[in-house]
Amino acid sequence: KEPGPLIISHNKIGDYSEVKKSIISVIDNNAFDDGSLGPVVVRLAWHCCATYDKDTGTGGSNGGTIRLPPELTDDGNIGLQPAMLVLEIVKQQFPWITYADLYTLAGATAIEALGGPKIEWKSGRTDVLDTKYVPENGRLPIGSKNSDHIRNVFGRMGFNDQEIVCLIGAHTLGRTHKKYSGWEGKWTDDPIKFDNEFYKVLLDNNWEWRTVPETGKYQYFQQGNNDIMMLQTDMEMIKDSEFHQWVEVYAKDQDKYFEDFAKVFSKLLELGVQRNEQGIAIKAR
Ligand code: CCH
Repeated sequence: KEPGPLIISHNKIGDYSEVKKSIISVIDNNAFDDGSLGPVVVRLAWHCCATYDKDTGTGGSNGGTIRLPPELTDDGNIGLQPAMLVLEIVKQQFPWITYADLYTLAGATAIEALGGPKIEWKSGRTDVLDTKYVPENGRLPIGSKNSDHIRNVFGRMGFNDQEIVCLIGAHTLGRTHKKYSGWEGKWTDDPIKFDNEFYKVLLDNNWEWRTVPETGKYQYFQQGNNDIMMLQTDMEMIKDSEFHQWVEVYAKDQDKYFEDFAKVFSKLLELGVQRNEQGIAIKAR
């Protein structure tokens, strides 16, 4: 019989509301970027889940595999260290929570704390140490690609066009960093507020395709502005007519956006997480 996964940490039921309070206190950091680590924490949660492959059942947040190479050193994960380091403070305080649960709970908590909808989150993910469960590099979306790439990557996770547009609206938060991705700027004027601004900014502006000085990487700049930007993949949300119709819907109706985002982000956090009767999700693939 094949040995089971090497599990280093099981969840026991603890007080998650205390963990959430601690997450909120560590992400509130005036010295960081625009005054909060929330956006990078949201990105960490997303990348934990975004490796999921529905056909093989591999990847996803369960296992906490983002801590381990080669996933840890995937090009797409550059820039997540500030989030992982600050959440280490929470882990020290609540050693019973697994990294897989902590990182996903932190993403949900950050969205709420930055003014977004309440995200349903369930515990029970385990952490593994066996590198055979770590997905290979190259599963994350790449910002310089077109709509085929976006549909391939998100389709592999099991998301449809509407869900894709809804999820990418999270770029209302945070920034790109020259030192990490080679792109530079923010998507909206207030990058630490979760709202439907991403869609409005996309629709309401003229865009210039030019390079970021110093890195030479191409991105869309808001005309006459060096601060507000869009990636190629963001711009596909209005270039592609199927995506475009959802951009219109979400730009007009923030309540609908919040309702749909809460659903799709919870779905993201659950990808590949199957729990037994005790509520524990053992990493099997
Ligand atoms: Fe993203 N994202 N993302 N993204 N992302 C980046 C930053 C953030 C892509 C590329 C990038 C989602 C989808 C996509 C956030 C959340 C989500 C950066 C900048 C790149 C590049 C990295 C840097 O330089 O620091 C691409 C490509 C796609 C899809 O095609 C989805 C979905 C979500 C969440 C639901 C957040 C938040 C940030 C800001 C992080 C920060 O450091 O401020």
